[in-house]
Amino acid sequence: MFRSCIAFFRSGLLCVGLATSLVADNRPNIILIVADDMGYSDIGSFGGEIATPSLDQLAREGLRFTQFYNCGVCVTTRSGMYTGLYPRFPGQASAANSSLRPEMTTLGNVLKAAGYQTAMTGKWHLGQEAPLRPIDRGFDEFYGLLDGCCNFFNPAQPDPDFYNGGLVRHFAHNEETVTSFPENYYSTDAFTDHAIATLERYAGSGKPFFINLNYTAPHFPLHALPEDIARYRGKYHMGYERMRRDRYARQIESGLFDPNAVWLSAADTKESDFRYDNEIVPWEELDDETRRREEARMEVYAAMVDRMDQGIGRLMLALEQSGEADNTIVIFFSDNGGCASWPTGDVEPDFVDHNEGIPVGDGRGYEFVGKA
Ligand SMILES: [Ca+2]
Repeated sequence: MFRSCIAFFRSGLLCVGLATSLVADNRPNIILIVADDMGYSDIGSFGGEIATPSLDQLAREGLRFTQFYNCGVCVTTRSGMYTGLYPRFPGQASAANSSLRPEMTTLGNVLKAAGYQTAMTGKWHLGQEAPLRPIDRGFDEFYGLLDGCCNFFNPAQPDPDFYNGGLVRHFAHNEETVTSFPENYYSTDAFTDHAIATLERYAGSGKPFFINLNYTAPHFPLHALPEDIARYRGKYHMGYERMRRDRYARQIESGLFDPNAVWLSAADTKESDFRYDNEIVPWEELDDETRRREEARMEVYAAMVDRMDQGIGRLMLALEQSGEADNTIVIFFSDNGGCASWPTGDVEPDFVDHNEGIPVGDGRGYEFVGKA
């Protein structure tokens, strides 16, 4: 059995599973899994109400980190993760301003040089052209999004005009640009499938492997499969103030927080100077339509996290079946916390107008979970 650990601080979380003895000819495999824009308290082992049995098992059998820092946003966290350097440049568009410059050594570079098989699946976000792609940076195999986010059902679908002006996202398999996707495509599943296929190819080859699986869930747009959304219908009727109190109670109960310390700011009194966020309208003051929309956003967000956890479960099963589980380190964390804002900088724009008539979660829409 692999053992594991999970850690968090404020906006990130980390889970590591450390396996058996490190013998020179039996170095451990490494599976590094990263979620995107997921708040630390969303998963069950950190107090969340979303069903995450796979991550919870990693937490039970390993370690939850209770203090963990990331760099606050996608690009900087990822460049820091790959280089061990504190990123000074937020850009990712070119060699000139990339926070992951061509002369920097990556985790892929050093592990490959040490004889590891190296693969990356999912979101890269650190450069789209040579010499900045994963296959230029120490990864033998790459499948996924060179960009920062995309439509989950059809990554070739451009962004809507109101966000990024119809930008077309970059998706690739090694050297090849991928521009067409099958009918029932869902990127979270496709990333899981590719990671499993890579694992099955690498396992038993006599060489250790490093597989880096970077999900884009639950980053916007809020796109989820109907069967996953169905499991969360009505689950957020309690409203966001009640939800955070319930999560906090579970965090105290599970020992994440010192019960004698007061960590949760007040939420119940609008007039309070200590209300957790004065820009958030109290749940009981929302009109029915807005309340329903807020519930739907959270239902879909939960479904996206749920699907990611299902994928991690499938990957862990494949790891067990490969016979490599006893010698594999498994690490999980989120690159930053839940995304509080609309990317244009507004806290809460009129998201309903942009998605008029389209249910939240549908691939035709482009919805955000929002600050509340
Ligand atoms: Ca992110």
